[in-house]
Amino acid sequence: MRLFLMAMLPVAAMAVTTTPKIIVSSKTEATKEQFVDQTLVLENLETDSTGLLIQKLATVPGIFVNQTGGPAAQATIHIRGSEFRHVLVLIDGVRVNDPSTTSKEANINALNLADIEKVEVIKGTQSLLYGSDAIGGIINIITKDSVERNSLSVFSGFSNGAILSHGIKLKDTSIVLNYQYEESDGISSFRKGDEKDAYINRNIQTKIIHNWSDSLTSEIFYKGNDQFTEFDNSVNDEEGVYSKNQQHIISHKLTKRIDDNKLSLRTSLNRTDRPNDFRTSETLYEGLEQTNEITYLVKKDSRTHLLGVENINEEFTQSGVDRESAYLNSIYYMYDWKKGSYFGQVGTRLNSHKSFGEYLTPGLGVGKTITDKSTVSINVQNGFKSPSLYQLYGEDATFGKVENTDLTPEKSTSVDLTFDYGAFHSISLFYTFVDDVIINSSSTPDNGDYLEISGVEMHTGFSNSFSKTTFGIELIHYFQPNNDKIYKRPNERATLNHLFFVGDAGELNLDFQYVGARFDQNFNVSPTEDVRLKSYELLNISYKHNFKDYEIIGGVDNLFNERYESAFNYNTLGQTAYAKVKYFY
Ligand SMILES: [Ca+2]
Ligand SMILES: [Ca+2]
Repeated sequence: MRLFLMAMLPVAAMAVTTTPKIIVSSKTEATKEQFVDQTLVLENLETDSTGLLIQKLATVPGIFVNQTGGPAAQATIHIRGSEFRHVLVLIDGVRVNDPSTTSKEANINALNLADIEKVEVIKGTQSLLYGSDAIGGIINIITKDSVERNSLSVFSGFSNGAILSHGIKLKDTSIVLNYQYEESDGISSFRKGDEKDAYINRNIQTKIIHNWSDSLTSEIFYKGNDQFTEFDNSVNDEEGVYSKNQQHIISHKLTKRIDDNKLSLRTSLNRTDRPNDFRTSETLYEGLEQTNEITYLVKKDSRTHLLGVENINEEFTQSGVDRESAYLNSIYYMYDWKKGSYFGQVGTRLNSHKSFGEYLTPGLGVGKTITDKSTVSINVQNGFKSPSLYQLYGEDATFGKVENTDLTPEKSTSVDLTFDYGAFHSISLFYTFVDDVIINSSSTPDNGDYLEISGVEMHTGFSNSFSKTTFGIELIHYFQPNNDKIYKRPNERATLNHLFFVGDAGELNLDFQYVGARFDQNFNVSPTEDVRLKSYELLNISYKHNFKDYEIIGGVDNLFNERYESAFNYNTLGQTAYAKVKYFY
């Protein structure tokens, strides 16, 4: 749920830390304590055998990651059992879901760790504030506004690479520059293969904050990502087959403060080129999304009014397919309040799509502080997702994908109820109904009947002066009326994180997860057969030590060398040791 609070914070693999000032989402300025949404904040992400964010997200309670191969292989991400396409990914509030992908999902396998201050995960439908695509929840990656200490990190493990982080401070201007390079020989994506599938990931990122006056600020953000990844199919090794992912995100946000109120104007551009070489054919996919947004935030005592207007323009083309476009305009209002022991958010959003017309996505969340340690909250939201331009117009001769302009948006209602006690304990019951759910099981996607996802997520833990332990469990049930199986997501998952403080400067981190059995499809037989993938357990261990001018991290991912399957016939990473040194200059 969404309510939230300190309760879940300590969960997770990444030494999650909590401060009461954490601001939930870039729009509301609500703090966690008054936000009726289950929010998880992840920090200290660099303990991992690669420089990729995806490996870290895979260990987080409530999030499940599926990959067709090693750490840089194509990945899907699911929040509380959601469809992967229902997860909206933002960087500093800028939408990075890619209009050139099959379902307008984000290319999460290409996201790296350079410059990340923290990651906020908001579980459950967020269409009131974020419109289309946010049915399952949000992953908001927040980058650093300034660099306290310049650093150069080098790392070696599954991949080898370096991260440079450099800050410049002038009188009215702060500049952050980041560069990351990473390469790996990889493992074979095909499970029984011996041809390794390599990857190279290059990334440059910069953020410039300039204060024109005491009340007027510009924030310019640029991220350029260039990833090269070799891959296989699920039948055999394929040599020299690769995909490239070249993404550019640029955004300018102008903020004017008027007393306690804030007016923001943001314009951003997100463009991706994805050249794919399938050996027999080369295909270029291109996606473009341009967003303009105005928000006005009025604060009065413990009440906040947020009014927003948003215009999103997207384009898609692939080799041999005409350039197609769509727009989505919306206007929304949210009221955020606190009265006595009650608090909450209420509002609505009117979305107007070029081809699909109007959709209203209201939301209502109410919380109550029961004692100074416990709160209870309930949240109800409607959401929707427009079909992607690829689903509508894309073509793929190999799989028999043809255009289907009869597709209609998926509409959702989600409800969650959360009880929190103290800093560690919480229980959430959640339910999501997705009407006209898009089914991808045939070559050309089509609207199905509906999908229900219900479940419970529980967390508990304890801490003392030398350690912190958190335990989480998720039980999820899926239902589709024609009894189609739900693939690639477990019904049960458990996570355990144990952090030991070693003196003032050391941290030993144990991170365990159990993933229950899942179904997948075997496409190598006709007709397609369902296969059941076995449950697995993963243990990652790492140690971090701070010295005056540098920091060292060493660890082993998959300590038990568990040989598990994420997707049928695809390989996963075995026991992998790594080391990182971060030098401050
Ligand atoms: Ca291979
Ligand atoms: Ca290959």
